[in-house]
Amino acid sequence: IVGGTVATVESHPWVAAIFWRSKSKEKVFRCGGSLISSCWVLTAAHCFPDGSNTKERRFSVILGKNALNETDLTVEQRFRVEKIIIHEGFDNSEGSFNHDIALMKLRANQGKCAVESDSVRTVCLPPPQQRLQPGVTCEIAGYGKEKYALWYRSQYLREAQVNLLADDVCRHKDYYENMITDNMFCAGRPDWSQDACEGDSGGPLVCEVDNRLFQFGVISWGDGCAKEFRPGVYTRVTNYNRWIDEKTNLSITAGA
Ligand code: 4AZ
Repeated sequence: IVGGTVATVESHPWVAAIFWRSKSKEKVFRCGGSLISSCWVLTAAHCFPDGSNTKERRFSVILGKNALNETDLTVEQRFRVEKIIIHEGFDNSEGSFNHDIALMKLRANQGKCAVESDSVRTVCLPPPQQRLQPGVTCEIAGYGKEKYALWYRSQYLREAQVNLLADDVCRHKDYYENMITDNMFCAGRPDWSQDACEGDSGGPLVCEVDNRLFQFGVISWGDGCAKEFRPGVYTRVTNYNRWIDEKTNLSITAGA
């Protein structure tokens, strides 16, 4: 996160930290994610670069984490991963990042996955037809870089605010032109001071509707971070209610 502030996981209790075990058994932070039900985490497809060869056993998910390299077992909940589902339409071969969405099923411990606490709780998904006006302020959170040029990530969870951009603005030739599909939207600060950055991807963009927070975006990509005319690009979660329902057998569709 660029231009944001340190946040507590209690104010973003659905944030998940996804780790990957390297060949040398080192646990490497990979991506952010969000807890959408007790056993399911939503994240970005590009977090799994080798596509269908992704090995579940190499991944772990930690909920309730404030600092990446400090462990607080009194609040953290750790899980192995039972299943990784990458969107069938995700194709990064041309670097397009269309359908940049994936699900991880947590492996239950003694019949339970995530247990609700002050630091761990699920985020709501918006109903499929819910649209927000350009300009609406939403918040992002993650453990990613504080500046694009740095080589290291933030040690602490951070948060920032970004405003939704109209699609025609983001598709303007001064912005991203034809790179923005209907499955994406853009968000940024009018003064370009706050943005997601490398390491934040997979994490949630949440917006308030009628005094409730909903996850409208998955942090996906961008050209650099907090750069003029280069807003952050997010996966449009409302295009995937059916897909998420189908894969998880949850019922998160409006009216259900
Ligand atoms: C990344 O590499 C990334 N400024 C995520 C978000 C943005 C840029 C890069 C948006 O994960």
